[in-house]
Amino acid sequence: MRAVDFPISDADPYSTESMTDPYPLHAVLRELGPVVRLRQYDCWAVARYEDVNAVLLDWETFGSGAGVGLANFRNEKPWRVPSIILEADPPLHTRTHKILARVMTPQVLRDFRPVFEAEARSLVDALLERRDVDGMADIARAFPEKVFPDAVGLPSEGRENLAPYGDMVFNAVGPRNALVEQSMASAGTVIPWIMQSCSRGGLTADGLGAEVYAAVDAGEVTEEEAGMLVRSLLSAGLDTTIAAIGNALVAFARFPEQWALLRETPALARAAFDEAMRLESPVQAFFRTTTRAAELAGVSLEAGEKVLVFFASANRDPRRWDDPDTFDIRRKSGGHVAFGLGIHRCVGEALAELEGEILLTELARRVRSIAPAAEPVIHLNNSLRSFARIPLRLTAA
Ligand code: OVM
Repeated sequence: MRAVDFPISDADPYSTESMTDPYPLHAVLRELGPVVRLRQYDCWAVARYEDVNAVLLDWETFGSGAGVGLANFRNEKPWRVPSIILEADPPLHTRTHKILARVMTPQVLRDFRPVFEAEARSLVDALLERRDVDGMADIARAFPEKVFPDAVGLPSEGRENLAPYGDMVFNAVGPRNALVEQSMASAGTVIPWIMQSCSRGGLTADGLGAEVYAAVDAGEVTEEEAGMLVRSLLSAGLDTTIAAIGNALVAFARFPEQWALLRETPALARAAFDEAMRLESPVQAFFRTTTRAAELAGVSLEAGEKVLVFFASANRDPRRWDDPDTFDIRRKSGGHVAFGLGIHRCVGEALAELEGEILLTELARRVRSIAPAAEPVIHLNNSLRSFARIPLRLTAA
């Protein structure tokens, strides 16, 4: 018997209402206590900054090898062959992480800067001829959908499969609800294209994908493992960045004085992108699984239990942030956990930041105002917060 010294909540983070506006639910969970039992999902939840940090840093107790979704891979068949970096613990994770980390070092990424800058310039050229735009299709999707597959070294044919695959991957982190079913509807064409794109032959010789395969030639991973690591790039590298850019546009549309500030000082672009990540975190929450019995903030957890870790809630915890619901590009948003924390912290962070910084810089230089033309329309996903449409009216500088 478990001592009943913890709050139990009927809150449903996967209801349409909570996914549309998750912040009231986060506040409720934070107020209930450091560790809350979610009755509907038979799992624990942490929503305060301090406890989110504690769980993420203790990978030995809060493992990823049983999956970072609600499904426990020890008792349930995973929907796909598990990722060898995300859904893995040391020592496997240590070996695979090293390779992707090396492939995306700042030195490697330096070469992408002029390429991304040229792409941002031509994107803004086209935007300013239109004025009435959809911030999602015309900005947040258009930019990463060009620069990211180019950077990986994918062929130009079939790239439309990438975003639907990301939608599946991030829905699969949640419960098996209608969203999973809907996004899986295209699995029959999307998954074969993705898997084929992960093989050495499908990649250009000069991209990040080829760099991953260089680790095979160096004897660090098998050919099969290299393919799995390219799959990780394709799983995690596009939808996340698209969501982050879209969410940043929504933040600027809601806080026009912050756009004015960025226009005054475009060098704040990277800080602004980070602050948008804090305020509207693309990855809302992932799970961990206890590898052993443990005590967390005074609550006793058994081995093999799922813990839902709310990154997005930690990023708005008033115990940690002043005016957490305010978008303030001058604040010190370092310490946000939108990229995660600890050994599983996003390995593509520098690439995401480069994309966000370059795009926001170019927009800030050339667009006087980005005014909402209508309310943004949410795109529902079990773990990614993003929009389907962001109607905007742009004014040229
Ligand atoms: C992967 C991966 C990595 C990070 C996030 C993600 C759930 C997937 O390795 O496939 O999305």
